[in-house]
Amino acid sequence: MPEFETVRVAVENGIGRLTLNRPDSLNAFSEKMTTEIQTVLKSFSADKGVRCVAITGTGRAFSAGQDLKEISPGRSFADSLKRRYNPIIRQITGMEKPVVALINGVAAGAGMSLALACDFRIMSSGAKLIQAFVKIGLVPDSGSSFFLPRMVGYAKAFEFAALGSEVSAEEAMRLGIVNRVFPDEKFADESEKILTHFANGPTRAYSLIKKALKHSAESSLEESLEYEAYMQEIAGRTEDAREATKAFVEKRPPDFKGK
Ligand code: T3D
Repeated sequence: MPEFETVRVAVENGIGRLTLNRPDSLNAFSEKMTTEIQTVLKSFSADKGVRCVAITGTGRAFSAGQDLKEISPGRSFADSLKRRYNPIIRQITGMEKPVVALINGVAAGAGMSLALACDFRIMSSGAKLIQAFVKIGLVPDSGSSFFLPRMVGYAKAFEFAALGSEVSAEEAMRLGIVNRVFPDEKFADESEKILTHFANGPTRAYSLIKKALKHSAESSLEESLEYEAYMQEIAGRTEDAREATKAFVEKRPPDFKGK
């Protein structure tokens, strides 16, 4: 793995860790950072030793979204999204392993979008989510307009997007935007347990779960039933499924290898 300027990267115990590392600007996405994120996610995707990906931020923020100091007059917003952000969102949703957002602090604009694209969100009790786009006259991007109404319904999605209001961890949990909230002092330890669980789980089943749930968004019940049968045929033939069935009969915990 090459050296990076704007992110920190580590792979240990099956967990690929990507830490956004521009704390002075609340981990705002610079051009360099989005390039580096793409490189890291590509590497995690190809690395069989990575069975779970964790994305978090250094300091008091997850990410404050696009670096506003890098927006120059005349620059194309569409080009920036298509070239920099959209590939990241596709990399996360297409990653054949769980991607967990550890929302350690504020996640605003595209920082919130990136968190919404992940499969599992763990939020620190003091953190907040902000659809900050509207405050600078922009609209939700990087997947927010897709993910948010599916998570919370049109009314709340419109409220958050149009008012740019802060969503507390408590409200995010109540609305089902995040999966877990932990007090700030327990955030690291409790998150670690969840990452370890995913890193030791049936990786191929996780990947097929992602595919099936994504597929359902655009399918009828009939199509979903067919697709489930197809996915299950693949899952049922994995080493992990065989091992888990055997473990059940032998009354012991399964030893998943991610195969
Ligand atoms: O073309 C395209 O690429 C389009 C893509 C758009 C995607 C987007 O993400 S648009 C939305 C961009 N993000 C925002 O509008 C959020 C801007 N930031 C804030 O509203 C606030 O900073 C926060 C609510 C996130 C946090 O507020 P607070 O009071 O805790 O911190 P602060 O004092 O505002 O910020 C601390 C420092 O971070 C400060 O730097 P300084 O003055 O100490 O040197 C501030 O300038 C810097 N900072 C915060 N956000 C950004 C940033 N620097 C650059 N870009 C930022 N987005």
